[in-house]
Amino acid sequence: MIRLALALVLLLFGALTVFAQKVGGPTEWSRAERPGPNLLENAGFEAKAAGAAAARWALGVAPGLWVVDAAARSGEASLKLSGVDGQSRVPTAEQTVNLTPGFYTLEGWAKMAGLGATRERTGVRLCLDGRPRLHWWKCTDLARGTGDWRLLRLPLIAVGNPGPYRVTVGAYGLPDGEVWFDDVSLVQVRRPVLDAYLLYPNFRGMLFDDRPQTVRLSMVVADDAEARQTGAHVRVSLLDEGGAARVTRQYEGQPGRLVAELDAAGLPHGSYRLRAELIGQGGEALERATEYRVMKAAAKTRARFAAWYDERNVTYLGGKPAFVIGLYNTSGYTLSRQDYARGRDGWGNARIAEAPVNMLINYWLGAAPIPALQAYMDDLHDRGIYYLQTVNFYHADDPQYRTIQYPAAKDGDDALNRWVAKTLSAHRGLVGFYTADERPAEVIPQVFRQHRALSEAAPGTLNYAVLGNGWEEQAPLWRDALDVMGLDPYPITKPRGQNNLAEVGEFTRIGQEAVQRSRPLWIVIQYFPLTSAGGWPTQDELRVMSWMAIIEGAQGLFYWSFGTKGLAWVKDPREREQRWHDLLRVTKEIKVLEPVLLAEDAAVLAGGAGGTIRALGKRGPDGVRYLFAYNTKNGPASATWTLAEPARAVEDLDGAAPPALSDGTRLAVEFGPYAVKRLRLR
Ligand SMILES: [Ca+2]
Repeated sequence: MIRLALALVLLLFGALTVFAQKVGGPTEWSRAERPGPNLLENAGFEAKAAGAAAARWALGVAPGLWVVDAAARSGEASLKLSGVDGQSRVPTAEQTVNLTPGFYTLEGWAKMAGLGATRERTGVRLCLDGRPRLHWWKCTDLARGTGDWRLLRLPLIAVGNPGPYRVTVGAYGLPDGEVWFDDVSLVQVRRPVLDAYLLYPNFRGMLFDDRPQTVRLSMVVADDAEARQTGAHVRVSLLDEGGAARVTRQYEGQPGRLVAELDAAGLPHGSYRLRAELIGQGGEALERATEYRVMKAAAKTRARFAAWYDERNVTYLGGKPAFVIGLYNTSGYTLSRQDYARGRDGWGNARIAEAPVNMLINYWLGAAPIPALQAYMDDLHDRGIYYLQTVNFYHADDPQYRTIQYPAAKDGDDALNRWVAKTLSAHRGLVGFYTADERPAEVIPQVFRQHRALSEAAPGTLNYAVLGNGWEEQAPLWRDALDVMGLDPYPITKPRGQNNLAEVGEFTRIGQEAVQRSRPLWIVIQYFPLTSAGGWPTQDELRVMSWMAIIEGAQGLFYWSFGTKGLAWVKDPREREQRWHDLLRVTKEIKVLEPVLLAEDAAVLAGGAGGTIRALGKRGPDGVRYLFAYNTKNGPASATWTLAEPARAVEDLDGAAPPALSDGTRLAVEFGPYAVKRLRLR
């Protein structure tokens, strides 16, 4: 009897453990770590040089304004700058460093006296500057005013292009007052010695028993001298929650990338920890990578999920596979479905539903009353549109946090996120949360914590975060802080013919590399005038940008925006109708091909597209082959392709004359600048 009771207690305990862990995924935030040495010389300004204020530092346009001063933060010297307001050019002190691709943190200390006191948009800052070699530079925020030593810092700057860069310390604008600099540093922030990323199960670590059962872990063993170990090997194990290894595999520990594959087919349902370790010659664990929790679960677990995605990154909405066509909107809230349907001036949900939109973000409703959101989701869901709630300001240190009236906000941001996730996910029209929008890497740890809280409280949802505005190259650092990554290239800023439309493809590739093609990407497409010189995208540009993202593997597109800055700001009713018609046309063309886009990629071409052309091959459910391709260059291009299998006929889906087909296998295709071709082969 006692034994039975104990067994029941253990069973209950086991059930509770599983219950508490509704989803898997990374068990902790894996920050980039292992800062390298300071790459700057005389970083504390202690060394003097003959005829110069400070050794190693070049003092630019006005060397006389710089002096080594005894008011030091460290040692006995700092570098003082004053008298800038009388100048015509902005003075900087700089050093040149040669960098390899990677992430770098730039920081330095400044002490100020009346700096920029009478000149508002002036101050001092530190920059990493690729000019004139590259049109690229990154700077800390500006500092001005009066105060003791404070840190200026820009962490985790992504450097993609190897070569010389200037580190500059100095003024922005021409501030009055005085400033002292000390202890400047630029260090490379390297990944851990053993870096691991879960490729599959790709959706929140959920290993559903009707899907593939091979757990795949991508790893990189660092190749720098500090990391080098002779005779080491990598051990990867799935451990049960009691700590016993249930499946183990070993790999050689040489530097470089490897993918571990563990067969979990024989494991019972439950929670497992996926552990990767670098093991030394004596059997000791030298390094342990970030662990992931893998939850093996029955397929029926998904029955109540609003959304999830499969091993090919296809999103399921309400249980059905879908190519995501999303729209950003902004509006007020109401308790009336009719008001949502009609919208302001007739531009509400009823108009939106003319397009094959299946997902929507309303950027202004992040703190709306719950009943108003429920009415909104009622109306959207009846139109086949799933809703992503904006929670990108649900952090206690965000200035907007205090505008949130939900009672749970008083208990802190973690409680708030769990409460909102639980409350809103009770509605079948809630697909998930919009968690970040063009933010720098500093915020990743808090977005990661929020992602975990939302995921645990609402297991069958998706968290979507969008990177851009100069931060997109930090994408690899975000890979575990979200479910779906977005990037928002907005290439149309100049008159026609001068815009790099292929930026959409480039951003998509940045995203694909960041998540190693193991998570969905939903790319944000420019549907607004960013500058007056560029204006609105034309219908053809909308089509080209959308298909560039699709050809690079995006499985969703979001258009910014139906609301503010976008369609809602078009004053002329006829122009507004025309712009909306453009988006309807482009999204309907995509929707018609949804079954093809959801199918597996197919090797339609023997060999690649070649040259400047990028291509995506598909075989539709009816066996018909499709080729989608675009020209990455702003000039004409031609390609001659060999088909993997012969075709009888080629059709251009956009109504153009089809390319010449010879011998049934050779296809000669002409592309205009940045042109997209959509071909069907029979
Ligand atoms: Ca010093």
